[in-house]
Amino acid sequence: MLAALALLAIAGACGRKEEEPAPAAGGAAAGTPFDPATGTATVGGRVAFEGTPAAAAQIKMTADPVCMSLHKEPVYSEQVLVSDGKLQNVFVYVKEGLEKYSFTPPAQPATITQEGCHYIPHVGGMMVNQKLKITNGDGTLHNIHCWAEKNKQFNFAQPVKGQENEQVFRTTEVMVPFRCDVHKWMSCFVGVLPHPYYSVTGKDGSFTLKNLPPGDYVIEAWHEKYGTQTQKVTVADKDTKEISFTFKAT
Ligand SMILES: [Cu+2]
Repeated sequence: MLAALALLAIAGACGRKEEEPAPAAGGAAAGTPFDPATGTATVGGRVAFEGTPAAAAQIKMTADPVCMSLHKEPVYSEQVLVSDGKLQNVFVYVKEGLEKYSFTPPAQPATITQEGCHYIPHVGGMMVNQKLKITNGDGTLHNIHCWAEKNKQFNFAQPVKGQENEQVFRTTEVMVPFRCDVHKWMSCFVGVLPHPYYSVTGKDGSFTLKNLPPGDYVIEAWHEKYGTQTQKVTVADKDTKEISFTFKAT
């Protein structure tokens, strides 16, 4: 049974590449449309961290007095955030198992806001063909430089507070890095998926992937410093399965 499913999955993956050269929807648009509102399975869990994480580096904003003036307290790197043995800012998503479906991107845009000379969120997710709204919330010049590898890169300035620009990604990419060319400490990551099943761990390390169709899934957890881990999970309708990931200090 599992072997048959695996063969089907492989056949699906190969067919996708050969039969659908168009980049639209990351190669998943040919599947059966699935409305997440009708999905009843859930995969949730936590991302733990073992060992002592390196102390977060303090960010020095001396290069821009406007950025400096926006912070009264010291500001630290968000690269590794561990509290009570739980790892924050881990992007957890369905890597495999949804190939036979297609999903409509939400009308609501995903957002990246630059505030206090930081990107908010530091790690986020969105769908292929969903709009990404990028806003400058600061009274200083930011230059958004997108370092995508599978999607088109872009690089533009936002000199004015309140300025908004929209971008769209046409294919799946985990993760797309963004950096600011003016403020070297500014970086963030966005996972672009052909489906809406992703979650970013908060302070408690928890994640939830709700409204899944039943199926066999490969779930991947991505962290910008500690890399990726995957796990397999099978859910039936109305199932809730718990899985956990553990990253270790290097
Ligand atoms: Cu900037």
